[in-house]
Amino acid sequence: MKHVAALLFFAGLVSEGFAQNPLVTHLYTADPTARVFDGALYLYPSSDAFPPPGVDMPRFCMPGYHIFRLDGGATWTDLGSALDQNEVPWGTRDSFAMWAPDCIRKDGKYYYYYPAEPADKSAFRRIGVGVSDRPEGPFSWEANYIEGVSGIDPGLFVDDDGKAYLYFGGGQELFVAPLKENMREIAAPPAKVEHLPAGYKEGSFLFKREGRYYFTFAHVFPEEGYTIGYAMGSSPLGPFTYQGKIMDNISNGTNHHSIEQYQGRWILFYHWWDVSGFNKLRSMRADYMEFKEDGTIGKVVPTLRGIGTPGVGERIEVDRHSEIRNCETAFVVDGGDKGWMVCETKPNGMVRFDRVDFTGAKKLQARVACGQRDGFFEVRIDKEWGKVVAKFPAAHTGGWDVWSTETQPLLEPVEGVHDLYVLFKPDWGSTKLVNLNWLRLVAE
Ligand code: FUB
Repeated sequence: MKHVAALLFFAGLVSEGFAQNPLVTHLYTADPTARVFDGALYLYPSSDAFPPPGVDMPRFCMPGYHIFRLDGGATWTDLGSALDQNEVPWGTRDSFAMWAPDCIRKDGKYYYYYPAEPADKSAFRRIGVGVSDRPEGPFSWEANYIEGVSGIDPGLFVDDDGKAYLYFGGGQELFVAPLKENMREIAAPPAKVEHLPAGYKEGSFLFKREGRYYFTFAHVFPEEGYTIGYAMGSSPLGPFTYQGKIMDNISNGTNHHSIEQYQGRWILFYHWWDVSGFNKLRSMRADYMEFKEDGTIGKVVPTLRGIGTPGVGERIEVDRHSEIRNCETAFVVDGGDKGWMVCETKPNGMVRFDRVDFTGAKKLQARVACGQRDGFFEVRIDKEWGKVVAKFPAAHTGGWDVWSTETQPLLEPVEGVHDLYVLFKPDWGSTKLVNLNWLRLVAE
């Protein structure tokens, strides 16, 4: 078997996502490492797939890696396959063992680190590296794994003095090794990261903010399961002091994260399997993260809305709402763009969607399906009783699964970023008004 792509779970979707949670839906993705290079936000996740027929796979089935970039305010572009399991020079064929990767820049080159099962069976996982002139590759893969390192979940850090460190491991202990200038060899034997709390740990990720080093990791509590925890220190090698959890357990499955600052805001990237319903088919997500005055981290609660600021031409997936009232969300059953919709839009129904960039917009489009109902829905900004910027009469599209893109002019010019409120006003006595798949601002 040459290449096994992670399964399309919404067949027919284009290979991009819309920055609400989950971030993409055409592949199952996990273990997202986020990096900002020259102002652009990249994601380096692993991918989950269904095991091929006849293959017994009690663990994850992970065939390889894709790279993603955030384009515009809210569109994740799939830049394609970075590495397939059968392209690993030193790896076992068809092992489906391509666990959490990372990518980092040093001296203008991009180094991609990944764990795989070695063909020489010398360890459960070894860590390999490839180098490229560009963040999206193609990478030139080293012929052998990094000598002296065995374990999972490479997490890289390059300090302000140019020194690079490789963190890795899964178990009661996590490890760190300084890297040589060539980024392909360790400069000293791996050392245990000291003073971490007891319990299973993996997913090491270190970042620096205002002179402090934050060593973050997935941490399993016997009664709770996977959490994301962190410790703080004054050097990349520690010692670190455990501070608590960044994210509580969200389900009976793994969690694995990274943390990055993008356009002035800190973001926690992580994964969940709420979409597939199966904890081996995960989807990457992101939510904003805040620091307290003393430098500690406020706990992040998973949202549907996630991050990103859709602008002109980008879909506003209102079903990934910030708040909802007297409406529901559901999968689009048929005939529309696959994904979710706002439905059961009852009298006094409202859905709020934070942070939409109106700059350059002249009109608003709405993707709707409507049975025989009368009434209208209106879009307001900033607050529920804020300025009405567009009004859509309900029109019979042919049925609740017959979709139509309706366009209305903006009632007055709007500039900048605003929270958006959609208010549903079915005529007196009607039980619901429309199914709403998405909105989109357009320039013409
Ligand atoms: O995705 C496979 C493994 O599960 C990762 O390497 C761990 O961090 C956990 O997320």
